[in-house]
Amino acid sequence: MKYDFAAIEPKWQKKWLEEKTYHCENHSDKPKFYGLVEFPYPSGQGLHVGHARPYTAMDVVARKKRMDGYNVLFPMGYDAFGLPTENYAIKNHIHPAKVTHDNIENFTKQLQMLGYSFDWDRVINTTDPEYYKWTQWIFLQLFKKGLAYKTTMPVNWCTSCKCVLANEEVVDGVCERCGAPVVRKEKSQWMLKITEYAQRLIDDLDDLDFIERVKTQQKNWIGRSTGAEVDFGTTEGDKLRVFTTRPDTLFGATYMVIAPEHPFVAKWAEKLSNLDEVNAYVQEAARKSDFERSELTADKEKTGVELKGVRGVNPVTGREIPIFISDYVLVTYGTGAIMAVPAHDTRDWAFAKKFGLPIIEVVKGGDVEREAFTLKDDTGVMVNSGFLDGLTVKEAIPVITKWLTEQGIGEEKVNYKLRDWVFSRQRYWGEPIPMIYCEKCGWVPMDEHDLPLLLPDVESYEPTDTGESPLSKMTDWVSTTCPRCGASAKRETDTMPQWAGSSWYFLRYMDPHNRESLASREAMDYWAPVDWYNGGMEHTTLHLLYSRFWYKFLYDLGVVPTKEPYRKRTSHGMILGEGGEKMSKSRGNVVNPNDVIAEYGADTMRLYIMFIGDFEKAAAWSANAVKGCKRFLDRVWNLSDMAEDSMEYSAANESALHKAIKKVSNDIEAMKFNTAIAALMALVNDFYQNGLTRGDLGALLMMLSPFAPHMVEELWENLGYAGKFGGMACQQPWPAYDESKTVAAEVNMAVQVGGKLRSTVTVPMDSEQDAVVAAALADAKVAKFTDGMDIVKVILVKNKLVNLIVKP
Ligand code: ANZ
Ligand code: ZN
Repeated sequence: MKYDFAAIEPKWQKKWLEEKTYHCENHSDKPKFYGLVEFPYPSGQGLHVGHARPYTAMDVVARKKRMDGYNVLFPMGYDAFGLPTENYAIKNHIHPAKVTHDNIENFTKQLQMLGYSFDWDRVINTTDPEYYKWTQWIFLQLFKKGLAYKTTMPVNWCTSCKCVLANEEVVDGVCERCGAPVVRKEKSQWMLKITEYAQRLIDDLDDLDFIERVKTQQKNWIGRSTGAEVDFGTTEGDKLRVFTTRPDTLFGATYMVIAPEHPFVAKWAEKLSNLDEVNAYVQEAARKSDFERSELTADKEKTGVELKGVRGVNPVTGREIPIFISDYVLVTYGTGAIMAVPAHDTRDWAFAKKFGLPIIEVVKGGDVEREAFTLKDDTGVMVNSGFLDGLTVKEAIPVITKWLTEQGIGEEKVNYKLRDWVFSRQRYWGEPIPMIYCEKCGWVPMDEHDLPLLLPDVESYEPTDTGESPLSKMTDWVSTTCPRCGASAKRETDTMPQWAGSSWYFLRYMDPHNRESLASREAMDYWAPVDWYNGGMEHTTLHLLYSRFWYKFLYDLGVVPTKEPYRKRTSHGMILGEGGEKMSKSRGNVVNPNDVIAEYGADTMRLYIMFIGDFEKAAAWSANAVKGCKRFLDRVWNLSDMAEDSMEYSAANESALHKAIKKVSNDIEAMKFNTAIAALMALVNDFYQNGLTRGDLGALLMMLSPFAPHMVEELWENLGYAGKFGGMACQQPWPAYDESKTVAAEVNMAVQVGGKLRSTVTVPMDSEQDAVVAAALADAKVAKFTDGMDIVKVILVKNKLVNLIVKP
């Protein structure tokens, strides 16, 4: 019988769907396992191999966990609001809801064609009003707790999407999505106070089983720094407060720099003799994004303008020092003002050199005329620093901080790089923000009972050049009455960002049809937290951080049962095109999973995408290796005709089987899918060499079942096992291994001395030279010929013979 995957695969897919094989209940005697993958954005391109890698991996894990006896929740859904759909809809004049619906249909088909064991009764869609009702509900809770607020501020504005972007969505100064330049624009925006959770988002990482690079990236993004705020005097009498991580260097502060947007620039305008020059610089800086202005461009030549007419006063030396504006100081960080210590800060050093400002060494240990000496450990000792002289930097920091506090001119201060989350978008295809503006009452939340606030149908959803949402043109929808005082009022017309729906979706899977709450407490008590979440590294400082924030907020409200949403987080590498380049339409190297499935079958596709290489690293597609995987499955298929009737393991394969079971079990847990498959391939080679029993074959099929589920079910059925063991292969227990049988078997080896056979010794199979020689020398018959001799050479034929060449 031929391996006819084209007939086998649809047959089992249909059966799984009809019988709801992978449906799970919210209660069970078994332990629970919740495995999660990032749900796709249903784009018009459909599922690509970049989806198949993480989805197949977690499908393998989920299938293995079921066989291990867990009640497994492995859900799927669609993150369907967002710009690409909207842009596509605009271009093709199709309503985004229709585009979304069609794309989801296509995605679902593709996911089913890959044989994933999702619970299809739990599918969610973030654009479904029954879903986004709860996204809106969470927003209202955030507002009620003071964590959502509207403010006018300079924001990142994508010139092509014509909409605001969060800091996290700006990558290398361009829009993460479309690549267009990002400029700064003053706009009134809804913001979420993620900064309130900054410390907990760092601290609680400690207890989580996240891969290290995820933890590091989140910590760096949150960017905690400790230091002090210090008040400098000014000749205007105003106190100018700075943030510094190096209060120990206060005696070396020879000038100050404030951000071009700092309010004192306007305040002091009349005093400035060079106001025109100052204003020109301010205008130029406003055009640059924070990215252009910050650290990544640190080596760029520093620019700035002195504020002529006002001077600062160093609080420890009493000396007057100049104040500059420069775009290397950001208004959004610290106090928007710094004390510049050119001897010990690289940026200040470059600036001082350019403007001919004094450089005073206050920490000994470098050559500050040549470059800034920046070490913050015990290497340096304070000099030129009055009462700090002789202390190390580490000792000086608490001393000066205490002094500042006592003088009432400063205090210890912790700052975070993390900014509040810009939460509104001037686009149509998103969740309406359930807020109403009343002239008298200000921003008033909608009554929760009136949710969902439906996204109305509009004639035209093109973004406007004025930066107003398309919803603003819907006057009927916009005008409403104030829920508080009943006066006529207006709805918010901005919508939520793409990241809203995905910030809590894993909760909805636990209880997807609940109409009373986002999920029942019972369901959440049972399933939370997610046991294993695999997703892209690119989401580390976006979705992964946002969803931890929302979840913590819900925890504070008493809605969810645990502090953290995900127990374990892993991440996969990218799939590259043949030749190792990124897959892209323009390169013409995009592999479509549908084509691979049509030619070789879904099981080959699944097996290959798991075999392609180290799961955490990028891997290049190889059409040849795909064929290799197909050949392997053909070989497995043909084994069933060769198997002897016995259900016992054959003596010849027993040790290899126990070893393979151990390896495959451990490798799946460790996401080392490629080596697990290699072990199965080696096992199949053994079977071809040694022959096999049905017992041997059964164990192989069990281990292969998570990777190639369709083929295994078919073989299982053909062997008559479905009736015999009750149920499908995927419903059988995972095979157990006996540790003692995983140890290598023993072999008898001939021992020669000088080419003459003297004895035989028994050693573990595959023993290395040293072990064999030791065993040989311990043998009395050998010792007779080697005692008092030097062994000058050893010839080893593994598992067969060792020849010792000796000399007196
Ligand atoms: C004096 C000083 C001396 C500094 C020295 C450093 C070294 P992180 O670690 O990133 O928190 N700074 C403060 N506010 C700033 C702003 N709004 N824009 C740009 N730079 C700002 O860095 C904090 C340090 O960056 C602060 O410590 C300040 O320079 C500067 F030997 O103060 B420091
Ligand atoms: Zn009102």
